[in-house]
Amino acid sequence: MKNIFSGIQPSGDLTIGNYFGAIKNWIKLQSEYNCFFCIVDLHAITVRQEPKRLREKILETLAIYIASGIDPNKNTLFIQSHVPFHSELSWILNCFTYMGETSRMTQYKEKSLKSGESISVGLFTYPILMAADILLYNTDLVPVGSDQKQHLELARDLAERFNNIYSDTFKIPDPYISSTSSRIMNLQSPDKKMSKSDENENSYIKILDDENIIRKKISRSVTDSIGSINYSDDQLGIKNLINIFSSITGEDTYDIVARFKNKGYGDLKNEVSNLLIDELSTIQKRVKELMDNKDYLEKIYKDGAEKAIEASYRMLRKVKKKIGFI
Ligand code: ATP
Ligand code: LTN
Repeated sequence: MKNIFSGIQPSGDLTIGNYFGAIKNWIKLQSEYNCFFCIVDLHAITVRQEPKRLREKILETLAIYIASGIDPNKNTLFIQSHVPFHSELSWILNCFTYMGETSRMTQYKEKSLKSGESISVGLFTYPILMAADILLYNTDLVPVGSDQKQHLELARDLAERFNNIYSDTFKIPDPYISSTSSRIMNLQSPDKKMSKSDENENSYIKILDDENIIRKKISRSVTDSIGSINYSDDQLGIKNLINIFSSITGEDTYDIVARFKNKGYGDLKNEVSNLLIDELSTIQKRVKELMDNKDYLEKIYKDGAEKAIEASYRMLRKVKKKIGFI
């Protein structure tokens, strides 16, 4: 069986961007692949996190994975900081990465604009840690949103560079990016991606938002003054709602446009809210139950760490040997 690796940062409340862009694809792929789904807490501390909240968000992220339908018996679910090899391989790969490669990363450029002078070096080297995550597990496929494409290219380049210097070591991973859900947009500025760390709460929908909040946020989402429903880059807000619709029902975007032919924006918003509430409410109930059963979650992440260590220690040993470490 081929391997999958993917992860989400427990840096806040998971959004429907994380759900449609990542988790839903994981669920689709889990029966055909040997999957490692990680909670990337080491990545989350590239920006300041409050310890109590971080602890809570790590567990909540695990609960969301399981509640969404990822089977902990079939897949390896684990917490990144429980497997020290990630940090260790990350240092080694740091020494094979050029300054120019990391400076070019869009996510770094965007986040550094926000942080100004106090930007951490971790935010700069973040994609190298991500490459280490992926390359440790002989990963074939990495299901992510389209914002991660550039990071994945770096992982491929580093793997190829290392292989060329020392002989075949790493597998070259491929991205898996779906068409309609790869970039769920910000509800207030539909030209930007929806992000859990946005300061405007109305710009995103959390997986755990309740019914009233979902309706309110969707009804206030920014549209345009054109007045008819089309799937077009001139109507980014509407296009985003159609993409969300399609991510839930699996319907083609053309069919959705046809369905709303003589209807207004209010109708589309109402239908998208209904679909979202329906999709998320079962997950929310299960997350609540799981968060009340911390012993169960602990068992999952401990077993997961054991399996992840077992699956990755050989790769690090091989890398160290090839480099010339004793
Ligand atoms: P942060 O705001 O803290 O940087 P984020 O919300 O962008 O976080 P990540 O943890 O960086 O989320 O992303 C986890 C996964 O979710 C990645 O595969 C990423 O591509 C995907 N993802 C995040 N936001 C979106 C989005 N708006 N649309 C589609 N996929 C997304
Ligand atoms: N950088 C990713 C999260 C992440 C990841 C990974 C995704 C860290 N390591 C390995 C896929 C594979 C992000 O979404 N910001």
